[in-house]
Order: sequence, then C-alpha cells, then structure tokens
Amino acid sequence: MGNIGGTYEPLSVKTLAGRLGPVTAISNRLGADISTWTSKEIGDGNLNLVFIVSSPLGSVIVKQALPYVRLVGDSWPLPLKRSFFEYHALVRQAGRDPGTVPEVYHFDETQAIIVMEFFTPHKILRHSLIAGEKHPGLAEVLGLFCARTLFRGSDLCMDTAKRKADVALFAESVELCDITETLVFSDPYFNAERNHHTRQLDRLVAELRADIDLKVESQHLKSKFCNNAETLLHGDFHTGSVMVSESETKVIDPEFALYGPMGFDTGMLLGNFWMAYFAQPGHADTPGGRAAYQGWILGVVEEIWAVFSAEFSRLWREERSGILYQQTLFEDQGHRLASEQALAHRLQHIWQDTLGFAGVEMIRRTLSLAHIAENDTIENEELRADCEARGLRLGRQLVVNRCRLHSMATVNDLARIIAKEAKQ
Ligand code: SR1
Ligand code: MG
Repeated sequence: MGNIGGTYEPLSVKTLAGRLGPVTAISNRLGADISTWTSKEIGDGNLNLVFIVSSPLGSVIVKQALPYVRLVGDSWPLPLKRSFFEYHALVRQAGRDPGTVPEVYHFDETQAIIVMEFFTPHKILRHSLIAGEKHPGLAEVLGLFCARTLFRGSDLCMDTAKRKADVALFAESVELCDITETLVFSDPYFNAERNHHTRQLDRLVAELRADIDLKVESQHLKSKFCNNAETLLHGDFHTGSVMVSESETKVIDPEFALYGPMGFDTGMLLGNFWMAYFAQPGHADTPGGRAAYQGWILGVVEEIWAVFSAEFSRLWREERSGILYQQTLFEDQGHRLASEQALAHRLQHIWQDTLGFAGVEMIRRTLSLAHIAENDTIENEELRADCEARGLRLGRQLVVNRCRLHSMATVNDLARIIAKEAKQ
C-alpha cells in the first residue's frame, strides 16, 4: 500500500491515488477503482499541501503537512507534527460544536496526512469578503463556535485530569506557537528580517514602532498569550480559516491549536473582519460603491459578539461543571446573583482581550510576514496603503485603549470615523 504508514513522503497529484487507494476509509467514499479518481492541488495557504480528490462517488480533502513553511521554502523547516495537533483539535472541536468543522475520515501521523470532509460549493470567507458577498447566518455560526469551543475546552467545563493531559499534549506544539509569538507579537514592533509593508506606509510604520504605549501594551498581550492557558484555541482563526456557501458556514484549519486566552480566537476573527471593512474601497467599482457592504461587515462583527456573549452566558448557567466557579460555591448556596456577577467579570476580561488581540492581529497582517489577500490584491499602492493605514490606526487604538472601549457600537463607530478621516 504505497508508502502510507512508511517513511514520510510528500504526495503529488500523480502519486496520490496509488498511495491512498488502499486506505479503506477513503475507498469507502470514492470507490476502490482508483482509475476513476482525480486529484487537484488547491493549497493556497502558507504551510501545507491540500488536494481535492474526487471520483464519480464523491470527493474528499487530503491535507498533508510539508516539512517546511510553504510560503518561505525549505530554508524554514517546520515539524510535520502540526498535522497531529490539527487532527486532535478537529476531533475536539467536532465534539464541542458538532457540524461546524470537517469530519475526519482518516489520519496518518507518519505521513502527516488528514483526509477529511470536502465542503462544496463553499469558498474561503476571505475571498467572499473581497467579492463583496453576503452570507446569512455567518455571524451566528461563528459566535456559537467561539462560545462553545472556548467554554467547553476550558476549566469552566472540562474534567480536571482530562484537561491537564490535554494541556500537556498541546504544549508540545512549540514551533507553531513560536510562529505566533514571533510574527504576531514581536516582529511588527521592530525592523525584523521577515517583515514587509507597502512603502507608502513608511512614516506611519516609524511612528508606530516609536510608540511606547503600543510597544508596552502589545507585550502585555504577548504575556497573556503565553501565560494564560485558559482554553483550547483554534489558534489561527482568521477569515481564511472559515468556509462559506449561501447557507452554511464551516471552520477549518486548526493546526495552530494551543491552550491560550479565550479572547485570542475572538480577537483574531474580529480583527480580520475590521481589516476587510477597511479594504473595501480597494475593491469597489465606483467610489463609495461598497458602503452598504461595509455596513454589513460591521453588522456581522456586532452580531458575532452578541451571539458569543449570549451563548457563553447560557453555557455558564447550564454547563459549568469544571473546577472554576463551581456551582457548589454559587448556585447551590443560593448565590445566583454572585454567579451572574462572576460571569459578567469573565465576559469583561474576554471582551478586553478580544479587542487587544484584534488590534495586534491587524498590525501584524500589515507589517509582519503574512498579510491578507483583501489588501494584497489592491493593485493601486496608494489606495492599498490608505486601506492598510486605517487598519493600523484602529489596531493601535484597540491595543492601547482596549480597557476604555466598552461596547461594540463604540468600536464600530471608531472604525467608521477612521474609515472617513484617516489616510496614510
Ligand atoms: C509562517 S506561517 C504565517 C502565518 O500563516 C498562518 O496562517 C498563520 O497565521 C501564521 O501566522
Ligand atoms: Mg491555515
């Protein structure tokens, strides 16, 4: 059976059917006659090989880790074990929020291969945000996913022994964690080797790198990220990790999964929506042509937070069975009000972290290594720089003033003001 299970070897369109044909979990879906299978490499991410494999009976996704960072090449080695962490994260997310992540059909640790459900006709949300397409139900799925995975993967819910074993398992994901620590929290704040930015931003970039408050607050956020193992995070929850169709929203790609602060996933997600909001003038056919769509994006942001808070509160009241804020100390003592007070405090922490992490995400996607397609695809450099500058300005506000911004309406108002006034 090819070298499946043997020494690691990257798949190719030519070798894929021969190598995966003997795997029953796949042939059950595509049929045993591999001459009817066709494979196409579709990976456009930064790290892995991704194939769609189809036959007249169906299709599956085959994702294989490469031993290096695809975006950079083999000068930047990266362990294959990230596939193991992605597999374990997918299994946990499927248990915590059923139906939102792809079903895993087969996992081969040696080959770093995950074979999973193919979502069709879904596309990557980031591409949809460039095309100006709306998706009913998007905010609800994303808000629920965040609340359910973050709550159910935490000490608020999990059995203590299981959770400690799980923290130990994911603690081995050192290299991917290091990528986030470096690219998100450090590189943007000095002239690091892998950084790049649109040249019209030079002045603003110098200003931000000289900004003492921004530097200190971004490092406080890094400290939170490194030290607060609150829950199992998706770890890379941007709009490239979401797939959408007209009626469905799915979440993919949790290879950066790690235990960290709850607000990291929500923050990265919202930060990507705000960047997409600022990028819209770069994709409008006429000046102001995307105004209504921009309004829709801000509405999605508002709804994600509302759904997240409501579902997190429901889970707090109904599923708080872990070692923190035990019901025995609160409800069982008749102290329901105290429980609600504690919930409000926890949500307040997550809110502030969310804003801070959204801010660092917006800054890193403009100054550090991996940028976003919404901005990269704006050919006019002046216009691109204006869009990026607005993201940087909101990002800075969120990082530095996260404890002074008390509602999503206020933050969205700030975004609207920056969209109108600010340029490079
Ligand atoms: C070297 S990897 C760069 C980025 O791509 C991934 O999607 C993560 O966001 C990572 O930070
Ligand atoms: Mg990814």
